[in-house]
Amino acid sequence: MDKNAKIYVAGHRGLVGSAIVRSLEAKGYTDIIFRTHSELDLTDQAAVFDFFETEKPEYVVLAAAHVGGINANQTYPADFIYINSAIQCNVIKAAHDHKVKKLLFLGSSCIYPKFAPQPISESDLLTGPLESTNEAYAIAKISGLMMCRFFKKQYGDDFISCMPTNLYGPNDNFNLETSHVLPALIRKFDDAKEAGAPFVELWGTGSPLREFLYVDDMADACVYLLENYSGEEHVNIGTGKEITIKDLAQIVKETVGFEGEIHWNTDMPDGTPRKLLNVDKLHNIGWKEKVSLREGIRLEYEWYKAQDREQLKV
Ligand code: GFB
Repeated sequence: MDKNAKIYVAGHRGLVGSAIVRSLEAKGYTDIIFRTHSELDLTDQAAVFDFFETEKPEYVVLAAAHVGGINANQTYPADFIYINSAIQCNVIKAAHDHKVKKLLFLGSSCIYPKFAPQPISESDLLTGPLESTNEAYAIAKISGLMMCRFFKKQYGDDFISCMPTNLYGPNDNFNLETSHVLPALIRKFDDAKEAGAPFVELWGTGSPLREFLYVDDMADACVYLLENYSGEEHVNIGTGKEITIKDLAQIVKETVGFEGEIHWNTDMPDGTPRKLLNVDKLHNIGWKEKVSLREGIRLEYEWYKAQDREQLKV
């Protein structure tokens, strides 16, 4: 990729998109373009087509998505399937029409069957029923990665996809109703410490296993794939390491310095029991993560403390 190429990062204010912009800039890319949600509604097909016609990006990173944790996914399935499907249909078709040189589509590890063999390989896609708490989001993301695959197959477009594991880091969502587990834990333990509360309440049983990747590592992997991968099949992005939610909670508790107890609210869902990615393909392409989970949690907590926390909570 030419360092002066015009690269459109869709979703540049989010957890992933903002990290991709940081990574592209750090690697010397000079012409990165983006639009805020109010400047360009990606569900509006005419607006998206106009934007591509005017700006003519050469590369596209599609990191814009309607995302959330287990509770948001379960409560608002219509929003998750509609908004994500609309965004990816519009951006992928516009990229094709305007002969974009390469597009990277970002999905999620929840695209795989609930009881997929572990660790989950790329080839396990569509081999069994999905986890019900995030079926709507998963169906949209499967459709997006298939769209990239079929545009490549039919037209030869260089459209690739990657499926990251659970991500965390700066610009995460700290709203307790809609967030993922890691920012929720950081906020809950931090609030409890400040308030001198005797316990925090976490969701589920604590027994599910999850894999976590620091978002700057994820962004680095995305740029690496843009520069080095043009295969038809999507690529898993993760660490290949997993941890129970209980052990994760212990690390966050220690990082924050909360000394009270943890209560588990088993009325809230656990979600899929295990979701560990097989990252052999990514390793074979030549990429591996740098930030350990403990270090990443420390970095996210430092970032959180430096923000206007009240604003982040809404
Ligand atoms: O991160 P999370 O919301 O989503 O939850 P998923 C992971 C696990 O943490 C679940 C538990 O077992 C939760 O029950 N957990 C414990 C909590 N306490 C909390 C809490 O306070 N907040 C939250 N949010 N969880 C999402 C999918 O699944 O993963 C999306 O819904 C997406 O589609 C994303 O794929 C990466 O890992 O279960």
